[in-house]
Amino acid sequence: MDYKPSEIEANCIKQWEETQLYKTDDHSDKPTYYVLEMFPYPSGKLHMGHVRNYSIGDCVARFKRMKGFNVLYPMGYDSFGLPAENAAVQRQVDPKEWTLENIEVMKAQQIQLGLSYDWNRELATCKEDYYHWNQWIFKKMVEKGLVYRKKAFVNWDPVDQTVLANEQVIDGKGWRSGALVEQRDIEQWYIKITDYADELLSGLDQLDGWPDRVKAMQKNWIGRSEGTTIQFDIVDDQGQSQGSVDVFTTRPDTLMGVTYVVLAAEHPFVSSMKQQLNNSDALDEFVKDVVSQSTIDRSADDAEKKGFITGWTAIHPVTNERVPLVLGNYVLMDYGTGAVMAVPAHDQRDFEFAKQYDFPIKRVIEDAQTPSDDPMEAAYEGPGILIHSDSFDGLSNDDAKKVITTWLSDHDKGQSTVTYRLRDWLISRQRCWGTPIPMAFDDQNQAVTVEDLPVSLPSDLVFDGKGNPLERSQSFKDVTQNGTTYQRETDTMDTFFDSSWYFFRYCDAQNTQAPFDPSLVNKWLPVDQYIGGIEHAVLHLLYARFFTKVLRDLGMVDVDEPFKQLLCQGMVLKDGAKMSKSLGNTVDPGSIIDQYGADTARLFILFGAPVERDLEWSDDGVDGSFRFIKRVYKLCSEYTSFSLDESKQKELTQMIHKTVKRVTQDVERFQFNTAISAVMEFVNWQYQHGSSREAIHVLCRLLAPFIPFAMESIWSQLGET
Ligand code: ANZ
Repeated sequence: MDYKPSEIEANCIKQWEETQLYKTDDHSDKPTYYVLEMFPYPSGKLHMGHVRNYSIGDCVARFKRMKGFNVLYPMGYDSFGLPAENAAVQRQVDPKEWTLENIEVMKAQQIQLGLSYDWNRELATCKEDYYHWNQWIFKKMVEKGLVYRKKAFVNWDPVDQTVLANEQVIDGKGWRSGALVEQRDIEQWYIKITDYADELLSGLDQLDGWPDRVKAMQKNWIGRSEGTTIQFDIVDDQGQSQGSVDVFTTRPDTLMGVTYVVLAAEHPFVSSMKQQLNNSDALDEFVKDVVSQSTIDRSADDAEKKGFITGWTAIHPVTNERVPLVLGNYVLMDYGTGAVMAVPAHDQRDFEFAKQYDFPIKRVIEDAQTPSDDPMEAAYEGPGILIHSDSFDGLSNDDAKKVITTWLSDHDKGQSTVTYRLRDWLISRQRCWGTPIPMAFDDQNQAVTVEDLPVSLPSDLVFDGKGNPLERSQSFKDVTQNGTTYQRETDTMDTFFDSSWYFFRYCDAQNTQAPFDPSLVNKWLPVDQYIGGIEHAVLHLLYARFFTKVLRDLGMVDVDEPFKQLLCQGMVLKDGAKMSKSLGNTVDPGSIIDQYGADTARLFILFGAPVERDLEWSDDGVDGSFRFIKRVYKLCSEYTSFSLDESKQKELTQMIHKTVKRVTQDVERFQFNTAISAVMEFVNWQYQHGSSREAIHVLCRLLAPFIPFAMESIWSQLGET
């Protein structure tokens, strides 16, 4: 019998669908196993990266089912976001229609690939039955005091009249309009993820099933830093006291080397100072210049240092010496206190700034390598013994950190503090293809939560590329509750909100009364195996962990961490570069399926490289996979003619058992490529020495997770169901 993939695959798809073979039973008493892939953005068609991601997940799902688990393996679509809005503007198509059509195309391809999802749980974040619960959760967060409104600077494109993400600003200009981007101070909604900073950090320790590099990236992102807050009294140019400024430092041991104090341009002290300065225009000019620079540009080590000398001074808390108070572009407002005590001898950025503005450089930590009175070529940032530090001389700098902090707190001039790099989560987007934020404003601009959910997106929006269409929809904006008319918030939620809890919704995707039934979520969670790209190592995974902890504190779930094991698959490359539309080196999964069948695509992808490594596309490799499946198919269909020599029976039995063991162990460890090699050896052996009904049964089951269509077809030829 010839191997005819298109026929075999079409038959299986029909049968699997008719018998609802992969529908998950919530009430089975088998042990549960939840395998999940990061859901895709429906942009049109699947690319090879998707195929790789899903081939891995499907292989695991099938393997675990065969091992006796009740497997939850769902799929959905992360379907709000900018591309749909752009399509609406460029092609005058409705973003919803555009999105739903894309979903249909992708879903059809996923079915073609033989992915064994339970489609009864399918969800799309752009559908009201999903985003309704985004709004519901948001309101719970408001009740819990986790939401607030604050003014913040954003990138504003004056032509497109919209806020831009940092990545959408190219050389200071809007990526689409080319207009010079302005910094605007607008009120936006924030979620207090920082309330959970400590737990998000300590929780990483329990995640033994996560790659170390992902944990390290999260740790850096949270950026816990132990240091000291130190108070510097400020004196103006007339010698009058002007209050004080707190600085945050991780190096209190260098306190005696401070030669000036620097404030961020946005520091609140600056605006009060401005009213008293003679050269306030120059100050304004400086502030404007600095805030138009991106944070990344300001904080890069090699960034040009810019300063503004105020003429005021700060009083050193120990010596009472007066040091200049300046503004500097390298100090950021949103870290620590937005003010820094500068120690040019021991901090490179301060060193460069001091050179430029001719501030003294005072060495207070002895560098064992260089004599202490040589002029410095660069800051010395290493450890050492304190010098030129009066009564602190002779201490090691580690001890000095404690001694100096204690001295400061005894004198009411400072205390030890912990600060984080993690910022609260700004969720407002001036976009219409997203979840409406369920808030409204009275005529005093006081915000209230909207009572009736869902707040639905209107269907009469005009897409002309100017600003947020929701702003111009009066039917959307007006809302009356308790006899008062309010104006709805027209900003929508960051789409990361949508993807922060979808894995809970899969457990109870059809629920119309609540986001999910806690008992179902508690049955399935945590996800046993999550699979996705490393590009989500920080934001998505951090937000999902945060949501889990919030929902736990709301009494809705009883897990601390959502994802027990995490696998980040490598990229798919062609000619050494990542397959991408922009490089024009993509291979369309559809054409591979048409030519060889889905089983070949899956086998090539799983065999071609270890899952965490990059996979180099190879036409020969695809061909080789196809030939192997043909060879297996022939062996299985004609095994009776591969007669086994009596004397080889025992060897075959051993071969069967060894292969089962190797494949099982390798699949458990995600070593699909070596699992497949083991099967190849097994097949070769049978071609050489003969086969048996038992060997074919085993072979068929061992390969079923990898090439499910071909093996299903063999299985039924063997008379099995
Ligand atoms: C004095 C000092 C002396 C510092 C020295 C370093 C070396 P991490 O470790 O990342 O937490 N800093 C504090 N707030 C800042 C801000 N808003 N913008 C820019 N820089 C800021 O970094 C803490 C150090 O970064 C602090 O310690 C401060 O400089 C600077 F020899 O204070 B240090």
